[in-house]
Amino acid sequence: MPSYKVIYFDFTGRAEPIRWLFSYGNIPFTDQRVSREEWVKLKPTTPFGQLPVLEIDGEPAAQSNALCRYVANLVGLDGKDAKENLAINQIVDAAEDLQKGVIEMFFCKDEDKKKELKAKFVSSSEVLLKNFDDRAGKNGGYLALNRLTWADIIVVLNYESWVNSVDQDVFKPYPNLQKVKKNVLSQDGIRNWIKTRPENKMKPKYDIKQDL
Ligand SMILES: N[C@@H](CCC(=O)N[C@@H](CS)C(=O)NCC(=O)O)C(=O)O
Repeated sequence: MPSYKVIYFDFTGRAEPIRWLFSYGNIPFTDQRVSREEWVKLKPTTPFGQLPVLEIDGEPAAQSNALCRYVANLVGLDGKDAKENLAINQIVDAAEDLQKGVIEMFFCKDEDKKKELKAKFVSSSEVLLKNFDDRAGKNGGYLALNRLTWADIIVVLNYESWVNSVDQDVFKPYPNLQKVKKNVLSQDGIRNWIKTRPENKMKPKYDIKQDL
């Protein structure tokens, strides 16, 4: 088996889905977390000047979604053909649209603008989560294809930051999304990763560990 090294900063962010996917498949990987000082030196050596980077036998690759697709393929959580991958990718991209709002809110320093962004997030999350809930209702508690895919992992992982952004359980009104969450959190490799992962330095109020 090749050796895998996930290089990122010391928090969950864009590396966490890659860590969950490796953990799901019980594939060993080195979880290298770099400080801001180390990053200054490392940046010019990375493929796109950003993290995460995944080293495969020492060969660096980047772009988190491409890396997730690669690892999902290794662990059997991608689609088996183009049509199945389309079903998965559209969920991932829709979730990312919502996640962009969270990131914008996180970095916003102006309190009024932050409130505005929060209201925008709440209204778009209601529309999207209802849509996701309907899909999960038709797919036996999964977002696509009637089985666990990396789309479920992305959405459940983002759930943690969505809850923290609005300080409420955003899946509460959606019984099928609660099933998706249960299905993801019942995977041994993922449970084990969440139980043993390094403490989140951002110290969010809600940590998905509480729901294991
Ligand atoms: N499209 C890239 C975005 C990567 C990205 O924005 N990385 C940030 C951390 S989340 C980063 O490396 N920031 C430090 C920098 O740009 O110097 C991906 O999905 O991997």
